[in-house]
Amino acid sequence: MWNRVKNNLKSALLRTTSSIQQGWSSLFHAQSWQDVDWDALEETLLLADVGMDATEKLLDAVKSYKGDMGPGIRAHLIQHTTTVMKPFEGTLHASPVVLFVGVNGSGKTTTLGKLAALWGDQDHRIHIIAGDTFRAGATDQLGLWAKDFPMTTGQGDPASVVYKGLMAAQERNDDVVLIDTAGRLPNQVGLMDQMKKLYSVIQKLRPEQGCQVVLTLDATVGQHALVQIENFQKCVPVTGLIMNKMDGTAKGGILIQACHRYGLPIYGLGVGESVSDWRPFVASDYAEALWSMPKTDGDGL
Ligand SMILES: Nc1nc2c(ncn2[C@@H]2O[C@H](COP(=O)(O)OP(=O)(O)OP(=O)(O)O)[C@@H](O)[C@H]2O)c(=O)[nH]1
Ligand SMILES: [Mg+2]
Repeated sequence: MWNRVKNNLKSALLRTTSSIQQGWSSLFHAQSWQDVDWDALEETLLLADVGMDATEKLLDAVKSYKGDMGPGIRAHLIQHTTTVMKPFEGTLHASPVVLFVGVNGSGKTTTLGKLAALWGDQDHRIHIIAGDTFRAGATDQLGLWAKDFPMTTGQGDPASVVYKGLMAAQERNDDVVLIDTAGRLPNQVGLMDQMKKLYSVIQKLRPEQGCQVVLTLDATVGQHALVQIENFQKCVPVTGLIMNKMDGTAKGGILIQACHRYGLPIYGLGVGESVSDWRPFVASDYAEALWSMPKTDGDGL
């Protein structure tokens, strides 16, 4: 089972990997250090959203490598990236309250749906709150994911929907409450304030249980993810990150930067739109997938 998950993650990241292949091929195929095109390598890492600081550190790691050329360098890089990312391996447990926040289209609703299915299968009593009262059609979209679970809906102020939902969940003894919210941009002050208010309702009603505040990110937005983390964190205490759309051509390198700048754990990755496309974040798999060269002989990774 785990091997299948790992292989899926690898294939999901293959397209990401192909874009960074160019610079790396100069490294992996070099017969000597003189053959390495350092500028191409640096550019490729920057294009992969790894960021200036992390790029410099990775290049230092390559330069400090004393072993064989070729595959040995790749193994060294995988190990180095794993070590760098290991402290940020987070686990999102089925918790009493999980709040999903993020910009428009970053995958809040989809992620909520995937986790509801996963935790529902583990016999948790799931309760879903449709806290996106802003976008027309949001509740219907959520309803498709929530078919098997009770869902509290409402119109107008999302804080009052959250209040109603938390009370309903308590009455029903539902042990995991998942709260969807509207997409918002950091510069939409009114919407950001609305999110603060919604969070304060959770704090008031469930002060002792803690709340997991999950910020979903879209891997395709590259560097913008950093601005999103910074601004959402100012409004609500984000407890961890989920990066979606890692199955596309996006460069997952932004995670290296994001973790080091903000010290937040990564709970998992979204590698597709269906219920089975959730992957817990495992640093070694991420590193291996990131630095895997696509095979041309069809024998896979
Ligand atoms: N390829 C891919 N698509 C994804 C992934 N996660 C979400 N999507 C798609 O991205 C689009 C937006 O996802 P939503 O879950 O609606 O995002 P949201 O954050 O709830 O969006 P708003 O409610 O509008 O703010 C949908 O078409 C999803 O199917 C992923 O991991 N991979
Ligand atoms: Mg949504």
